[in-house]
Amino acid sequence: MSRVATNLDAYWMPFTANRDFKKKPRVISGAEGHYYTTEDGTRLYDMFSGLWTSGAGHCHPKIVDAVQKQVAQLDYCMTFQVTNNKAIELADRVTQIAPDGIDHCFFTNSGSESVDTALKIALGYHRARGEGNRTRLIGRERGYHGVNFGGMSVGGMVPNRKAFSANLIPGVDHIRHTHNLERNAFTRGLPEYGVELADDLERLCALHDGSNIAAVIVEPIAGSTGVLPPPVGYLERLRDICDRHGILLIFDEVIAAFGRLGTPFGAQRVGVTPDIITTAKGLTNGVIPMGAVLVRDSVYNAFMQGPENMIEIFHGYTYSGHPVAAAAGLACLDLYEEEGTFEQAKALEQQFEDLLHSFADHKHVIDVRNYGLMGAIEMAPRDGAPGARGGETHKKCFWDENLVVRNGMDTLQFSPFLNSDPDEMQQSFEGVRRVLDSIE
Ligand code: PXG
Repeated sequence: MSRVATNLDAYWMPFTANRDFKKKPRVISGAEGHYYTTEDGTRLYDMFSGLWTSGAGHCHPKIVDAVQKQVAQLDYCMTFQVTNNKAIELADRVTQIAPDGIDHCFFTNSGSESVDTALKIALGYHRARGEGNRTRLIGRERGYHGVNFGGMSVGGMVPNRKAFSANLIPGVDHIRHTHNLERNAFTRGLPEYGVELADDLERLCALHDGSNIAAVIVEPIAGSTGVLPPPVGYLERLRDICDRHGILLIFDEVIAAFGRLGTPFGAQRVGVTPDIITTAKGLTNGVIPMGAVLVRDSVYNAFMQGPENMIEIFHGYTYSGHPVAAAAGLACLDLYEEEGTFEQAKALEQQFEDLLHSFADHKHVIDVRNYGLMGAIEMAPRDGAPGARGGETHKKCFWDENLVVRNGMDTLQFSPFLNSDPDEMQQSFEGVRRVLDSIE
């Protein structure tokens, strides 16, 4: 029975309390559609669709088929100096559904790599245009941009930075986050208050001089920190300030892209077009690791200068544009279109919002937030034990209700499948309620 696995000693788990986990491991051995299975045959409903990754459901037959065919036809080929047809096709297809003017695509293997790639592209862009003084990078408090040095430095989640504080990359600053429990708690969708927080970017432009700033990176809707939708008008104002100072705006859409907000890209839903978009996760439905950085023509063209025999950007990964990952990506784009996955996601939003907000009156709950198919229920921490209530909820959901629920400290995060079944969604939240009712 692999819900109680044997020797886990060798296995150092990421972002997990290893010692606590190993006392009673939660191990998955299979998946189909909206359910995981364990070795003893238990089925668990996945309320986080992987890790925001698997919006179309697990083991989707169209993706499985495409991957199986591709791995037997071309398992790998380098994409430095030669390339493969699947990478070419995927870049073309992804840019076709991207916001207007975003026409070029650089492949990576993860969100973290997409972010570090985007930051390097921003720096290279300004240098190529003779503005090499623009080296400063601006992130936002509570932002999550992965765990590599660049992304960690522009990120704003304190526990992720704390142990590495002296080694964060230099020349980074942060604007304030937008979370405001006093004014915005229990808002459905975008909060009304907080547009003026975008002006914090003006403050940093005044402090550092805007002419020294290369780029600002934000998640259009912050995910990992506990789902913080942007205040009404906030992203428009950030865009405006960036334009006035010649700063590139990067949207980190590792979560928001590929239907999570009911549109191909989050930018299209929020109605603001950045200069660079980072993606991963839904690009392949999580099946094969892959990320992509999408850029405006003007950014790409700035690099396409100088002798034509010279490499324009000294950057790339062994697995950039991996043919099997690209085949998975192409199958995803096909099925998103054929099955109307993004439209399905949009149609589920109201039910999802209502289900989440039905927790507003619960004694443990201090806020509920949602936008698109991203949602969070924030609970009050127990006295002297922050995170305990959230951790217990996760475990009880798993063992007592056969539900996989993600918690970040005392905030429960929900990432329903883009093609969720309304009855299953309803029943799963009933399970969460039973757990919240049962814990201290
Ligand atoms: N940017 C954003 C906006 C992300 O959400 C990354 C970058 C990094 O991606 P990789 O593929 O390198 O992990 C992410 C990842 C959570 C959670 O609990 C979210 C992520 C990772 C871990 C936990 O919401 N997103």
